[in-house]
This record gives sequence, structure tokens and C-alpha cells, in this order.
Amino acid sequence: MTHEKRTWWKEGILYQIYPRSFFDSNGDGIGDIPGICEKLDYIADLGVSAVWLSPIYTSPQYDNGYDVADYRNIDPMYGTLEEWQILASELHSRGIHILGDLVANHSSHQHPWFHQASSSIDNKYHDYYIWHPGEQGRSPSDHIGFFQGNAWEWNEATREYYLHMFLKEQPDLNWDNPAVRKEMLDVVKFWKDCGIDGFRIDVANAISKDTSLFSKRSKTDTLSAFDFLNGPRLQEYLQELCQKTRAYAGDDFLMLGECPEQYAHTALPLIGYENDALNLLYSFDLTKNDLMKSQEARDREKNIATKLRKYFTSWLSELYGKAWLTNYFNNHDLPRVVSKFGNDTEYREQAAKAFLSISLFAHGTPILFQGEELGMTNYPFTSFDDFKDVDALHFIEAQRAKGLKDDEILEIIRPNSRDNSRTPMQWDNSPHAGFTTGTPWLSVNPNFKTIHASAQRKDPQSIYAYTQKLITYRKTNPSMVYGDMNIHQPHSSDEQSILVFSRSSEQGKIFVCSNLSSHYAPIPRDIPSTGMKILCSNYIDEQTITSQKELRPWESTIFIETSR
Ligand code: TEU
Ligand code: CA
Repeated sequence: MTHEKRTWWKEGILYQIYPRSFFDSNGDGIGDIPGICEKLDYIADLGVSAVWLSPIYTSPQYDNGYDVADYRNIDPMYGTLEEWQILASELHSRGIHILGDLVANHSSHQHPWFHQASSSIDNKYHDYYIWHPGEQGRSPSDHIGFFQGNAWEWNEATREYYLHMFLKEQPDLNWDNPAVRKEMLDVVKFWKDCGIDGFRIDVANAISKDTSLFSKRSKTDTLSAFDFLNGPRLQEYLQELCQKTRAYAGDDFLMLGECPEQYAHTALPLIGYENDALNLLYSFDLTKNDLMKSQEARDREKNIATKLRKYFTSWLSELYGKAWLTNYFNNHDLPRVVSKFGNDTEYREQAAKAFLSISLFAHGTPILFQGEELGMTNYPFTSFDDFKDVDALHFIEAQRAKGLKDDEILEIIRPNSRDNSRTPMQWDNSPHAGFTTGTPWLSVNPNFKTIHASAQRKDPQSIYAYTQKLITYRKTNPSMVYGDMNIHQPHSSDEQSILVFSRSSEQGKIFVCSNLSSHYAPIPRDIPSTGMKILCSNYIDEQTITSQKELRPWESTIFIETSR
């Protein structure tokens, strides 16, 4: 066990709320801040240590709030600043931290900065964004944005293009301009003064860009806005932001960066303790957004146990003792894990619990996403009209232009669309799952009649109860947080689908053994045959693992070694 400085965010469990889909207090079909306030007992009972709210700031909502028009105010759709403050103090009185979402890489095109910047080259805000005159009437480079189409947009008033890695309604801020860096720091300070405890930083590794790419063309390859990630001054800008933040807000203030295209061997400069930049990051190494991948790549990843073994092995071997890791399977950009990597029919409960055993008992801070504690699943989309997300809508357009048939496109987006995780929380079995008395902005998953919080809160065997139990255990056993983690390698090909890891400390050794497949699998050889006590299992009979001949589909058992 390495010597780790103890902090709340290493020991805590983070819970992401997607406010739009959490709970609607006024019947307009959209979740809101007073709605979150009505569900505080639910959140507190679950036992999480912090909630992170996806953006609730003033926004024209082209990308559900990831396009901010005023960083210092709440969108009226979500409530008021006073209501945010009530929420913050209610959470604090329950010992729960509140985290915001800092959309630092780009603003909305409706932000006053962009109005000014795009009006004239001489405007003092002009240099807040990234401009280029283009080349002989064409956009400067051939990069395709995250949401399809060229990443540059023409601005007639100044007769130049501006860069947007995402929508054209999300112009990229120019972090090479010190005034922009100061603005973002001021935004952080503003929210600290309002009582916030930290931020998740949206595409944190996009803020520095290699300007030599701005005129790049390619006849053979498709250039993607991904190329702009991880620019040359990234570490410097994150250090500046985080160090100044800590100087103002204290060392406990959490800076968690969302960093797509970061890997075990590249992450140290951003999260290493010695580098004093971000505290934590989450990459999409494990769970990449699938709309961007080929069918072949998607199929290769079917064996989640193998994928997880690689993931944990590489992140731990590169970073153990030098930085702190995160564990997550779900967020608002990903399909639901039970559907994507698990089983959302016959073994849904077991699969949901197996993933929870892993994220809550592995080394690193767990980040849960609303509904994960209920085993919520993907949505059975049947037509393009069911989708609301710009990512899916633009993808449909782009694929049609390439000549793909509608049913082929539907096959791709149904399991992969971000809307899968954004469907409203399933509170009970009343209309619209009790989420709203109006018409929900995105349809509720029809399985709400059987999958909902109200039933699970009463059932000691439910996924909710299982989550609670694991959270309590983690919170009351620092050895679960700081103990070593050892990933066991399979001894034969039929052990491939089983993930076994152990956590050890002076307090003893804990094994987490999960069959991540829908078929029976052998008991792995590394499991001791005697001297263990079951802490919990996702099969209700809790048969001891060694009294069985085989592991059942999605069986996951956590046990403590009592003697050797
Ligand atoms: O996501 C950035 C990101 O890397 C993605 O997973 C993105 O959803 C995907 O690549 C689109 O194809 C962040 C936010 O989490 C996401 O919701 C926003 O849409 C995006 O940034 C822009 O702010
Ligand atoms: Ca509402």
C-alpha cells in the first residue's frame, strides 16, 4: 500500500445528476433545481459524497446546456441562483458536496463575448475566440467537428472563419489569450463564493490547440476535431487554472477533468500529484462513444472482462501511487452499461450489480450516473423521431449524405445514442414514471412499470439496496479506498469472461469475482477454497462460491478472506 494523502474525493463516491432528466417540479416536462431539492432524501439515503450537476447555466440549449451564454447565472428553465443556493446548503447540511460543470473550452454563440468578438476585428473581445481567414474561399482546414461537418464556420461581419470543435453554436474560446484564462478563473471564483465544492471540467484537454493544425488538409484521411485535443500548452493552462483555484478555494476544492483521448501512458502530466494540475480525470479509454467507431471495433469490445483487465492493469501500472484514478461506466454521453456491456433482459439485475461491484470496489473514485443505482437500461428506439440529441441528429444527416439506408443508420444509433442515458429518471410506476406531471422532453423508457426507485427503495434485494450497501462499506473501510489492487489473470480461455481482482491492506484481503457473461463459467483457480466470508453476492441465495461447480451468468461475489 502506498502512502496516500487522505482527501474526501478519494474516499467519496461521486453521483452525476443530469438535471434535465432528474425530477420536474413544475410540470413543464424538464427537470429542474427545485426538483433536485425534492429528491434530497433519495440522494442522501444512497450515501453518495458529492453530486455533480451537468450544466444548469443560462443557455440557448443547442447542446443541452453545454453551450453557455452566461456563466454566472442559472437558466430560468432550471430555476434561479437563489434556488441553486438552497440546493447547495441543503446538500451541505447532509454532508454532501456539490460540483458544477465548467464548460471552459467553448461558449454559446449567444454569449455576449461572442456577439462582441464576431462584430469586428477591432473589438476587444475578438481575440477571445479562434479566427482564421481561410484559404481561397475555403475553410482553413479539413477537420470534421465532433458533431459532423467542417469544424470552421464563416463569419460575414469580420470575413473570417471561427473554430468550433462541437456545434457551430459552440465557438471555441481562445485559451492562448490570457484574458480568457482569467475570465474562466473568475467564473470558478464566483461559484466558490456561492458555495460550490469543485468542478467537472468539460473537455478539459481541448483548451490548448496546436495552431499549426489550423491549415491542415488531407486528401486521403478524414481529419477530425479530435486532433485538436491535448495541445502543446495543455499542462501549463490546467496548472495555472487549478493552482490559482486552489490558492483561492483551498486544497479540498475538486478539479475533475473530462479528457477524451487520454490514456494510462499519457495522463500523468495532467493528474500526477507532482504536477499539481487536475486532481482527477476521466477518459473514454474504457467506454468510448460508439458513434465514432467502426462495427468491427464495436464487436471486438464485446468481451468486457478482457477490456477491464487491460484497463485496470494499464492505469494502475502507470499511475499507482503517483495519481488518483476514477471508475465509471455511465454518464450522459454513453449508452447504459447494462445494455452495452451487460444484459438488459434475463440477467439485468445481476449484470447491473456486477458492474456496481466493480466500480465501487476497485481502486479509484467511483462516479455513478443517475439511474445506474436502479439498473436503468437503453431505450428501445424505433424511429428517428425518438431522438433529441444533436449528436444523433447530425449523425443521421451525415450518414444519409454518405448513402447509408435509414434502417442501417437506426441500427447504429439505437444502441449507441447519448439519448439512451438521458431518458427521465424512473421514480415510480405512475404516468411518465413520476418524473413530470406534464409531457417529458424525452420519452420515459417503457420499462418504468417494473424498473423504478419506489419499488427498489422498499426491496432489500434491489439494485438500489445493493448500491447502498457497497457505498456504506466503501465509506466505512478506508482500506477499500487505499488498499492495493491486484488484477488476476485468467488461467485458461474459459476464464476469459471472469474478472477477478483483490484489494489488500493490513485489514485483510477482499476478492471481487465477477462472471461478465451470460453463460456459465468455471470457478477461477485463484479463488481460495476455504477461509472466506461472503460480503455480498448478486444472486439472492448467496451460495458460497466454492459450494458451486460453476459461476452462474453475471454472478458477482465479493468476499473477505478470513484466514489462510
Ligand atoms: O463531451 C465531450 C466528448 O468527448 C464526448 O463524449 C462527446 O459527447 C461525443 O464525442 C460526441 O460525439 C462533452 C460533454 O460531456 C458533452 O455532453 C458535450 O456535448 C460536449 O462535451 C460539448 O460540450
Ligand atoms: Ca421543470
